[in-house]
Amino acid sequence: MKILDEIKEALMKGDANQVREQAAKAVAEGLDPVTIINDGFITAMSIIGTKFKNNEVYVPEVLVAARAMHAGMDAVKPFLAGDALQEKGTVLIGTVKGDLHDIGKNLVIIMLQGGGFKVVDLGIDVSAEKFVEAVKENKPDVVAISALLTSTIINMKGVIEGLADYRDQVKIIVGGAPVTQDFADKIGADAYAPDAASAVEKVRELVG
Ligand code: B1M
Repeated sequence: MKILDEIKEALMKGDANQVREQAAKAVAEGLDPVTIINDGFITAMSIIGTKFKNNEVYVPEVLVAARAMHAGMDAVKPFLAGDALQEKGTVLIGTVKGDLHDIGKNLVIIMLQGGGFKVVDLGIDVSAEKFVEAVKENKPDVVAISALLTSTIINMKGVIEGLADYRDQVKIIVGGAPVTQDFADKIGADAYAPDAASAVEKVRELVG
């Protein structure tokens, strides 16, 4: 679809205004916001990711692409949240200690909000202690933990151990590029999702 190609192209160039405008236009033309996210933003961002890996683009290009994606998200987010008149539960989410990656986490948030969940975002570099404190304060149905580095995924285990006394009240889902179902099982998570869309499905199952 032409408009999705234009969104992807603008995002990869890091043209935030163009991404915002094109995304708004796509929504106005009746394109499903989830399609814009999955086939526009996520596809373009994964191309940027591959180019970054292959040293075809460098950190500044990645950062401007991420900023453009956030601009596009701002344009489509109200239309996702529009479905969410009744909250289906509360999800507490954060990126683990030592990890500053938040693009994937933010996509998960947007998709969860679109799916009708209230989301409490703890941000990045979140310690196990902070997760536990936030569980006490917010009483979520689900804790969602994101990590993008092979060196930080082990910190998910610390969060899960810290929440030992709350496991009858809260379910735990983990995800992020280096996380696998096998790893999730080993650290005792209740669920694993490979992407933002399946995270919403899994959270729905968890809140039952
Ligand atoms: Co970083 N980085 N980075 N980086 N970065 C990766 C992850 C890397 C794979 C790049 C590479 O070398 N090929 C590599 C990790 C290698 C490894 O550990 N195996 C890496 C590295 C090494 C680093 C630094 C160490 C680089 C350095 O400084 N030498 C450094 C670490 C900083 C730190 O965290 N302490 C670093 C820094 C950065 C930037 C700041 C420049 C920037 C982050 C900006 C930001 O997030 N605000 C950045 C970026 C953008 C990337 C890449 C290019 C893209 C990540 C991304 O946003 N992808 C990435 C390379 C790549 O992915 N190919 C890379 C798009 C996003 C939509 O996908 O986050 O996977 P993703 O999220 C998906 C799923 O994973 C899933 O859903 C999302 C959408 O479908 N998901 C969940 C995510 N969380 C979930 C939670 C769930 C469920 C699903 O439930 C709870």
